[in-house]
Amino acid sequence: MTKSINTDYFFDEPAFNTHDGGYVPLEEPQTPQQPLRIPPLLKPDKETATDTYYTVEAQAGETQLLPGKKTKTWGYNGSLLGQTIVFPKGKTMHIDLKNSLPELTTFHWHGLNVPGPYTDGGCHAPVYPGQTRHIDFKVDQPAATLWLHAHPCPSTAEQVWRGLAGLALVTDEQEAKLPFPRNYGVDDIPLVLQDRRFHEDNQWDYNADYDPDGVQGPTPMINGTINPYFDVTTQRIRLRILDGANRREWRLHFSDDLPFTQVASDGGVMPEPVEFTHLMLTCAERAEIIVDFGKVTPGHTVTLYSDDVPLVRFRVHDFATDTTTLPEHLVDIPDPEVTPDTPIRKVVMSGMDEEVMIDGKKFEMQRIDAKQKVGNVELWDVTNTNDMDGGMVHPFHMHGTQFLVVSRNGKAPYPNEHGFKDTVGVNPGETVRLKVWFEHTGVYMYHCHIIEHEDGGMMAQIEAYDPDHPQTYKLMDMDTLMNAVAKERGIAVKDLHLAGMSSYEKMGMKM
Ligand SMILES: [Cu+2]
Repeated sequence: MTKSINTDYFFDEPAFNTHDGGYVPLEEPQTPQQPLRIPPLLKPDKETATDTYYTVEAQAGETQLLPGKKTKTWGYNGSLLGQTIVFPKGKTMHIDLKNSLPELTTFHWHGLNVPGPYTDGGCHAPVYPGQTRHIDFKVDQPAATLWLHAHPCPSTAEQVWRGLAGLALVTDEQEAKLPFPRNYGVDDIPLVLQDRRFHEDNQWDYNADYDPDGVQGPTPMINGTINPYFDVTTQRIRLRILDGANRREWRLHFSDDLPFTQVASDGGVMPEPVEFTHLMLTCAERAEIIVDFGKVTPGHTVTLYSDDVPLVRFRVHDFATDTTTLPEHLVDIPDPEVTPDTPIRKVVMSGMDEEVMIDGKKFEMQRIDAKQKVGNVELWDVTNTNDMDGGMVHPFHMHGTQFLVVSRNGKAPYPNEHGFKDTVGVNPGETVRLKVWFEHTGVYMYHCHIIEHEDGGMMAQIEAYDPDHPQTYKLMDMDTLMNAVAKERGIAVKDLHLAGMSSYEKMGMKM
């Protein structure tokens, strides 16, 4: 039986970011090629059979990205991005979240099923400069490529732009039994895809580049490397790809249209492997793919592109023959039953630029927009009404759960949308139906993951509640936030300006 290979990007071509008025085309870096940085694995402070202790420190530093002056960057346990954190399923994590930055931040675990809103680390869990917050949680979800990023509303976009994004890998026994490459840094390689603009003296300038529809730069940056290459020493490699950009979509393909196999999406391994030559990721989505270099002659280079711009050059060396084939079925995904009584929740993403909203409203930290009982399954119909000038794809993300994609405008989801996801790109004029349930109580945000859109108010929040154990939450408020940030910066509150605020002001609204 010949497997069919998917050769298109599926999303609506007229809505690709290349058609945006403010689109910044990627440019091939003219600087020398450098070895791809592999984020080191974060060493636990302490480890027992059942518990792991980590310290994650947000810090400022400098990174040699281009020849000449170093770039001022932020990172976790390093100057840029993060060290990769491993969460073995079933173990309890104890994490000190230390803020050594000059600004308030939060530590959000994107894709992790943990209680909200404090462990989840959204805007209600601030860590002030010089302070440490402690969280504990049990890892209780399948193996997956998740990520950690800052999420202090409305400065999420700027803090991620400065470098606050790292990977977190859930591991479990089921994934460990599958014939996937998993030698980290050798044949199991993370690829964090981002883009930046370098200004004078090789510095980034978020405010100079600000665009309410999402900040972009022309230079691809992969794992914090400009113009990287990777030495391939095994026939098969696994790439854990994260769209870690603020706004950019990545339309990925290899030279000579080398096919590859996607085995996992946001929330873990998919029920079946899916073959592609082309793959589009929207902001915050992840794809784990296995690339087989068996037909490539050692000494040759295979290039990963987005559109027509090279991102990573894979220099293929001699390798031992690998005859591993993937099973046709990888894992079972639970699929709770729905009945005619299953509630259908409608969520509408609308607008572009400063006008972005959810359900006709902009985000307010103190307002809970919806409630859903823990354990109850609901269908969420998420609509993107934005079809101005061809519109744009809004990547819809939910905190606190992994959902299933049921349909796109009543039709089957894309071939790689049959596993757990936490982020789904919604085309203009499209309604994507999701199957959603929460396993933990808490207040959780849901939003567009074009990060400037969430800062600009395309965000709402839901309380997942247990009627037998009602809870109250201390939610962050704008006065506390503004006072804290103004104090950090040594300025008066009235002189404080945070990027996302302009979207509210232009609409005559207060945050
Ligand atoms: Cu959006």
